[in-house]
Amino acid sequence: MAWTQRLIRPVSIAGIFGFGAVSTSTLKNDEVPYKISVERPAIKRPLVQKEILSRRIINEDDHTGLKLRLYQYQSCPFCCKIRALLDYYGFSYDIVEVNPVSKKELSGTNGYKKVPVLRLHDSTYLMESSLIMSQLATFLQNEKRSIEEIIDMYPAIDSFDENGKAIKKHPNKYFTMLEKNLSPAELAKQREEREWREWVDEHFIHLISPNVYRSMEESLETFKSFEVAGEWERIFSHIERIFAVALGATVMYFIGKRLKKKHNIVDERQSLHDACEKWMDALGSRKFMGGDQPNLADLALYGAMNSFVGCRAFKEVIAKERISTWYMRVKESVENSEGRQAVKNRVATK
Ligand SMILES: N[C@@H](CCC(=O)N[C@@H](CS)C(=O)NCC(=O)O)C(=O)O
Repeated sequence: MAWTQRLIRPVSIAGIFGFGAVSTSTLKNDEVPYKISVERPAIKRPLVQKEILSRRIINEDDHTGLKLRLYQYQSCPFCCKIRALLDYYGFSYDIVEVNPVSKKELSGTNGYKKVPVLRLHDSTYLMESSLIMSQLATFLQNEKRSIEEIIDMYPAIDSFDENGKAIKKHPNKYFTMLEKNLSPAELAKQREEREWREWVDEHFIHLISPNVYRSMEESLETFKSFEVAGEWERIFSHIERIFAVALGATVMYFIGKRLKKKHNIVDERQSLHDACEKWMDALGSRKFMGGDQPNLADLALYGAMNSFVGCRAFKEVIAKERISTWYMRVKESVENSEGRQAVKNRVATK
């Protein structure tokens, strides 16, 4: 999805915002009252580009003091993973759509130009979706540690990517750090969670582009669904939207074919089907991979699937499979912020 966003977002898109247009929605009221509101700031078009705040999610029970701001592309699977985690735990956070051409919103990240990036305390930037998920989960489970101490638990080592470019790697990015002794059964659960999180990143996400851009027709449909999901109507003019959909769909059709070859995918729908079956086999009779509650593997796969929820591939393959029951269960859990007690319990550490 990265390229799509990069190609289609016209450089001229920028905005200033006030909080004039605010829509407030209470997601759920139960015996423990809580309220999460979503603000959608009015977007104006200034001559000078500024960071556009596209949404502000406020949970009155979040006293962590983290001041989270997510820099993202709405339909990027890695970003969807982060939103799944933030919403499940009911963190308050702001969302900024990154301009894929200038990427000026990422000016504080020391040259890192991918999304998601999660800013905290106005000046610390967290990168790499799986690393961010581990860091936040570890933060919630270690009440006495500050987020800075948690970040230090994930050291980076210098490495090279497949093109020989120097990169930083975090060898323990799939680990949540619990400062207590775990039983063999708990250790086995943790290992399973890590392996499936890696499978989502290294296998499942690679299947998305070849599927959603499978034919020109599907590619166009996909872009139209992005138009809705990304609320482009609020940000782009009519002409810009037509241009974005037509150009993006054409380019991504060809890129989808290249990725299919790169990842040795023969039949993209069959591979997607097989992946869903494999997940359901691993799940067995459990509600979630995490048992009664979703764990980070559940949230990662759910997030990745959400990135193409409006597409034909999702409807055709996934909605018909066994996986739909599990998907709806996680959706409910995330949308009701069922993990919110962990955030409520976690106060700021000085
Ligand atoms: N390993 C990274 C991958 C992030 C990634 O590749 N993001 C894509 C968007 S889906 C991106 O920003 N690509 C660079 C670009 O669009 O220029 C993570 O898990 O966060």
